[in-house]
Amino acid sequence: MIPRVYFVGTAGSGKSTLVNSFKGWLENKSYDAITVNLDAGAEFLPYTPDIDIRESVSLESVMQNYNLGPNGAQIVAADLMAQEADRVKELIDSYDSDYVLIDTPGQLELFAFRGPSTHLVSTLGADYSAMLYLFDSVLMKHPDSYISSQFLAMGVVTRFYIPFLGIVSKSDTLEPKEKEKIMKWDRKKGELLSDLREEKATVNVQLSETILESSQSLNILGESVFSSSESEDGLEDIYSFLQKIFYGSDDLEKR
Ligand SMILES: Nc1nc2c(ncn2[C@@H]2O[C@H](COP(=O)(O)OP(=O)(O)O)[C@@H](O)[C@H]2O)c(=O)[nH]1
Ligand SMILES: [Mg+2]
Repeated sequence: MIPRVYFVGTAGSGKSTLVNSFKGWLENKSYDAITVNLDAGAEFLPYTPDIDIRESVSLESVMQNYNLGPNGAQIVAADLMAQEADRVKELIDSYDSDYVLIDTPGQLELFAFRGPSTHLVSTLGADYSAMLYLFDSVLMKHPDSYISSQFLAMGVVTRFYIPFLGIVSKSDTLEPKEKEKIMKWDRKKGELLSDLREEKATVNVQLSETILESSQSLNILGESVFSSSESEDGLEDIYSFLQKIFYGSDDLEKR
């Protein structure tokens, strides 16, 4: 089975752009990757998907057929998308490729928190899947928004039992000092709590401390990779993570 790699994250975190840049990066290393678009509402994609959900589920037709506005239609479209799981699997299996890069709906909740999506992941083959979870750099600069991003990611991780890599995306937009600070919080979680306490001392801080402490002892999120689709920073680290999971080595050479 070809490894399935899901790109997940909040709207605008850079999923579609990373699918495109990572595919290009893999191809430069002589790996093949096919791309699957599961975002029925995508108006523009930076790549031409090999498999495109919009061919069977389009937001326009859902709006018309169900008499819905764009938000309601997005939800119905996400559920209809999951009903296509068997067909998508058949299509994927008709390719011979090293990786399948799967772009998910713009809005995180449409994919991450709806039952049909877990059905889709298991139909496509959960045992041969991994998730790249994009943390938008913009939301990582302050202790409180950093922590809410972490909580959101934990909610997603606990819904899918597949290997997970956190990615701080669009890292080229960070000042060196900002990057350093986020990296410090990522690597030494105790520093995050002390910076948070310095900013405020409220019940919320106590709550955050308790949740973070248990997540750290379980090491739910692990260490993140900083990536940029502009400079290609971090793409090799993403590749090494996937190689280790699926091929048991982080060897850069093609098998
Ligand atoms: N500077 C910079 N901009 C990025 C990067 N990745 C994505 N973007 C921009 O962020 C916006 C949202 O990206 P997109 O891939 O559509 O996000 P998605 O909603 O998660 O699929 C677009 O304007 C992209 O050009 C990056 O690595 N660096
Ligand atoms: Mg997108």
